[in-house]
Amino acid sequence: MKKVVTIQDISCFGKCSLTVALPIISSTGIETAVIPTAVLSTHTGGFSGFTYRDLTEDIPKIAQHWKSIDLKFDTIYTGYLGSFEQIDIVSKFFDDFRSENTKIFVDPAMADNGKLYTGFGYPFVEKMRELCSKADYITPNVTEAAFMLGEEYYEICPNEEYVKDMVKKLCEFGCKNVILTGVSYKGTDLGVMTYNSEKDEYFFYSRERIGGNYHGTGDVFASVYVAAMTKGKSIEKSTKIAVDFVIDCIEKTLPDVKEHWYSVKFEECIPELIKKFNN
Ligand code: PXL
Repeated sequence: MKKVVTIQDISCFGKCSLTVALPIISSTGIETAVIPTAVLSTHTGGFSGFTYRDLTEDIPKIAQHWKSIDLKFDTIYTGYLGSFEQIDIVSKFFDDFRSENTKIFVDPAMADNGKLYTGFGYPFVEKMRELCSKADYITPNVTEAAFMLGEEYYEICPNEEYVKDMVKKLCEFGCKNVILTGVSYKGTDLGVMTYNSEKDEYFFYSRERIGGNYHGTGDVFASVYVAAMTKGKSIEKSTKIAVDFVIDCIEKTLPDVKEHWYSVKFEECIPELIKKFNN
């Protein structure tokens, strides 16, 4: 059985980060360990008055205990991190738990739709870029990529050349594979451009865009991707499975989107996901 550890916050209500990663990755038959970095009453994307308990000081203690019992992981997956200090601690966690076959997956969750999430500033972007440099895979959206490259954000990307240049430049910071999400050339399409720096290979997959913004879909995408990649699926296959799953989740949510504005109904799509994994 493959083993993943995912390090990100737990937003008690709102379906993102750990409450998405844990069910999705586990459902594919992968053992999933977690390190919660903070406990929030809800996520920060649209709720007001949420609580936030920082768990930074617990992370090194958990890591130390795990070292003493010699835990090893096939994949280390990090998502939303709340502070500079957490990035440093996670970076050390990579050094301590990385073995020859461990894959490091960093989702630099910090921005969307041209804007940084509540509570983040430019220095955090630079720090996140450093963490990305240690990864085998990163999954920025176009906003996060533009911030990390210090470039202007385009909701509609000027052309393919521009997007290919973006993923290549992100790899130049040191990560091996870039999976860039939220790529649109016409406004009616939405896709993912990937770049494998070792093979100098690009891959693009897109679907018709469904109007609106759906919170938590970045975490849903990254979780499915982590599961697929951990199971040894190719970049092409992992990308297709993850994009198609996000679309399925949005379609399930659409009839009830007013009530269910805070995330997508991924639960009802899991049986289909399991079938795809087994094909
Ligand atoms: O989906 C990313 C995410 C994770 N965790 C928290 C968030 C967000 C996005 O807003 O607020 C707490």
